[in-house]
Amino acid sequence: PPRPAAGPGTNHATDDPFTSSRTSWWRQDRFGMFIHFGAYSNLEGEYTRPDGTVCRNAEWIKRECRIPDEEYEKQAATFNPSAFDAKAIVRAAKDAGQRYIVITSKHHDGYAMWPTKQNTWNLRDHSSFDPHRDILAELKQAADAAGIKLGFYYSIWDWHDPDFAGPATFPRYKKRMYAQLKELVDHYDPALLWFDGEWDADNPTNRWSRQDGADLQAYLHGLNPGLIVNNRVGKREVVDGDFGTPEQEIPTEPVDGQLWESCMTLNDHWGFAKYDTNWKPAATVVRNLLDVASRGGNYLLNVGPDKLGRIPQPSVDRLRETGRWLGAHGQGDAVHGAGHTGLVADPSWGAVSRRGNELYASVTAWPAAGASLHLTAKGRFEITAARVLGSSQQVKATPAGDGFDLTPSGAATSPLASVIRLTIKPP
Ligand code: FHN
Repeated sequence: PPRPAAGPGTNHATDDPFTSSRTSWWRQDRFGMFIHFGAYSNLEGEYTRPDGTVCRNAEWIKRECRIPDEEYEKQAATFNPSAFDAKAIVRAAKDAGQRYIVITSKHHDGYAMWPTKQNTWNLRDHSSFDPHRDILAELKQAADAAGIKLGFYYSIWDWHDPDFAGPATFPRYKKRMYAQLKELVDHYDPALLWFDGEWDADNPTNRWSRQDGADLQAYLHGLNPGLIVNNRVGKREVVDGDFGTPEQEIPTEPVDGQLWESCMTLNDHWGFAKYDTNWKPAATVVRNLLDVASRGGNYLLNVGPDKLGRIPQPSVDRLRETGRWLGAHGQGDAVHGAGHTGLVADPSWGAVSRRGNELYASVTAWPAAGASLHLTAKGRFEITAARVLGSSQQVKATPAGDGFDLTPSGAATSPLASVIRLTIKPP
């Protein structure tokens, strides 16, 4: 289905997300882990049709490979993520510098990853998984113990529920959806709900409206006034929730009028695909993270666990390398709690973010010996100190033309990005 682009912010929340205490942790954390895990994971991105042809897709495999309902239900009955290790997943997120996790509780195929009472199309009632386990409860316990916030992705669009498609039965689907969301809020106390599948789609036709979104947001805030909700609760072209959700892209400018979070995959798929080889290097992850933070956004980076519930090793490796960079020399201060400076233009050599009276010039293209980096100022300020994190080298900051020239005295400190911290005196 066509994905509408993010548009001007229209927020139906009862408060201003930019200043609300409800969103303050989210605005500080900057970096989260997305987890796409569901019955589709059991197929690991590939389906061999009865005629022997092989069809490949990840979380859309049921629809894109035209798997008949009974065939899809039969494979889901063998789903057994016995190796799902919530503590290991939370540790991977924490070690990466990701401070919140959003896991798919129900994707478009309608399969619920918790023991919902609204149907039997779920991990408890329709799988080979241990019926005494509850992976969302395990993840919530591990996240709480590690100080990581937990959110749930929930797809409005539902390919499985028979009531979704009919105009006369859609209200019955909505009632079931409200009941499922109440189960999630009551049983797992999520900090955030990440809706999806709100767009106008066919097969099945999606009758969800912006008013439905506004009504649902009010209902959810009635259940928990502290809940954060994304813009896909209503319609993606406006922000009906607390933040916009550009996908696989980073807005080129700070987006006025709305908070936003860029969500991205680490490879070519959201759900697990055993043939994925196109992995983003850690340098790209760090560069994206710095760009997003410098523009006042959040970065939700995805992992797709395999059919046993394990995060692929290439994902673990990249997350670990990203976390090592953030944890070294206080470089994480360029991201966590940092944001748009409002004082400088986006430089070609990296990204500049701000925390209070410190600017973090994160350099991905270090100048040759003796050369300078130019920082174009858009606002008036003085630079009172400049040093490279993790190094004793000083950086000369000289007023020059429409800004400053920054001249380091030594080499870069990291192949990923080197950070120059500028202490400033704003007007
Ligand atoms: O259709 C989904 C897709 O499978 C995936 O979940 C992404 C993640 O943001 N959202 C939808 C496409 O926009």
